[in-house]
Amino acid sequence: MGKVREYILREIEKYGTIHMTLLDPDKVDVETFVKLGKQAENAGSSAIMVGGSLGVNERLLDEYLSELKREVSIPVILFPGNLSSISSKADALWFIVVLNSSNIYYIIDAQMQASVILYKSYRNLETMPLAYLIVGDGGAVGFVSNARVIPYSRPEIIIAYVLAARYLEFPFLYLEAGSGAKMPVPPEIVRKSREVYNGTLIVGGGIREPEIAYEIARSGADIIVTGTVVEREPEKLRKIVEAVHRGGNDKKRRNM
Ligand code: 1GP
Repeated sequence: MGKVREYILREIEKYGTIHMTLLDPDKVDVETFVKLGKQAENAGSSAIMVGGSLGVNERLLDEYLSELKREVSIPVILFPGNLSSISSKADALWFIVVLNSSNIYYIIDAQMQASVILYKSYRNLETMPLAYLIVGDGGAVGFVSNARVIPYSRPEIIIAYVLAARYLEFPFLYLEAGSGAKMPVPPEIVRKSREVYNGTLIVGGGIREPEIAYEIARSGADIIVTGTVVEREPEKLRKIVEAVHRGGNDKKRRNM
């Protein structure tokens, strides 16, 4: 097991649920990017995820990540939106399969192409297999990855995919409501997913309030990701991270 994955599991052991901060290098200049990363670390976020947008390339990532790595010590994990979002300056990369894409490219062909690039040029970059399930609003990522986004009114279909991630033994599963989603993944769906999936459960999309973060953590999420709130109201982050840890602690106690 790679170092970053070990670190993530240790952090979850410690807090019950941890927080990760998603930053988009395409939306901000390099100074702001580094400033937000430092704020995230100071607020108690466990890692920084970098990705998302359509306009990211390796040159930009190399520049932004070199600067960021000088200032923060928590791991920096790539969350690639396409094949050009790889950089040797990161500590790890989520190796994503979009479970509910209707386009085979996002299920295996992008991964096939990325694998050759990773093997030839980034052999030291840690990769972590991630099953990605896009639900609710779905946002831009649902559109871009041709996902058949599953509405919350169909929890049985969401859970059927969660079960598929279980039997495929994906170590990480991300329930994604889409960046900026009006409605984050309902705690009830998180709870049902937790019941059937034993890997590390990640939840993100539309989480902007500490109370919501608390409920999602308490319902069984292991990692909560926020992006938009960090860009718009960075002063709120500390409260969100505290709520995530509190929810994680209650989750641990309930399972005892
Ligand atoms: C998107 O789940 C993440 O991939 C974060 O979403 O920007 O709504 O926090 P927000």
